[in-house]
Amino acid sequence: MTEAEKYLFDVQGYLVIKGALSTGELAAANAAIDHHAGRIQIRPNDLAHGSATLQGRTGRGDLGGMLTWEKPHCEVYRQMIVHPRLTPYLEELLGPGFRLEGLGIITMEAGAEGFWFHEGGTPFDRSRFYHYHNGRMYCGMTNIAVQLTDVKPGEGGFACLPGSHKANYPCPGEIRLYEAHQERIAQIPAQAGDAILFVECLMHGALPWAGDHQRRSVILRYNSGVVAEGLMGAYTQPPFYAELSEAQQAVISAPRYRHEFPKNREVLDLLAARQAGPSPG
Ligand SMILES: O=C(O)CCC(=O)C(=O)O
Repeated sequence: MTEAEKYLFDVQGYLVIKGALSTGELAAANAAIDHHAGRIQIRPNDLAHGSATLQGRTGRGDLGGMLTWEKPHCEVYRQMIVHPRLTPYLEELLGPGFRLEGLGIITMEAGAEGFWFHEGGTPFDRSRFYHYHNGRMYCGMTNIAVQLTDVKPGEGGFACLPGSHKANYPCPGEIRLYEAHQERIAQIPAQAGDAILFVECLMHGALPWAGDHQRRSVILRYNSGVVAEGLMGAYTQPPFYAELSEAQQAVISAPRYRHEFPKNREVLDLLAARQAGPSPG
């Protein structure tokens, strides 16, 4: 993560990673959706939460299960969970050993409703936070939304209130419903293959879809390796686990603690210095 990217992420709570997917990966991801289009579930038209400005003619579409799809269609999604263009950002924000909490595809047809603006830093949530300490950023749940189709200015889709991950006051309901101060909400244009990295505690949602083409966004949700929001009972490996690379297995493994920094470095340095004895002269 470059110094400019760190600055922008710290200030805004999100970042657009240009060209995260190669042309081949983008084509494969879209072909896999085309193949499974019959499984897209159109949601009840209720994500606007009654907002006059977010309502639409239809619900958005949800599609899941990509890691279990038959080959070759699962492959590009398995690669996406530990993608070389994306992992450096996750390691910076979540530390080594970060975990995937879940993934899904959002689709929107022209006229699909928006999603009310949720999260936003207040009240403080132990698994969804943003914190700066000892010269670096620490995040709770952190998401990557890989865009599989273009999103032009004014077309709608993912939107957020930049900086709201650091909010201290509760967000007024009219702002969450996009009925007041709309000019402060940023719709994020992107090209197919770009990825929007954002910390979950950024207040975010979606504007109704005004594009002529289908919106497609793959949302990947991560957290630090010690956190599991959804684990109930014992962790069991999914049936396709053995087919994954070591790095892919690691990201969907049970939560566990890892030393992120050398433990007791100061004491070890002191002991080493004593062992070396007094310096000659
Ligand atoms: O990209 C979108 O449609 C909004 C996604 C969202 O709000 C969420 O994943 O929590």
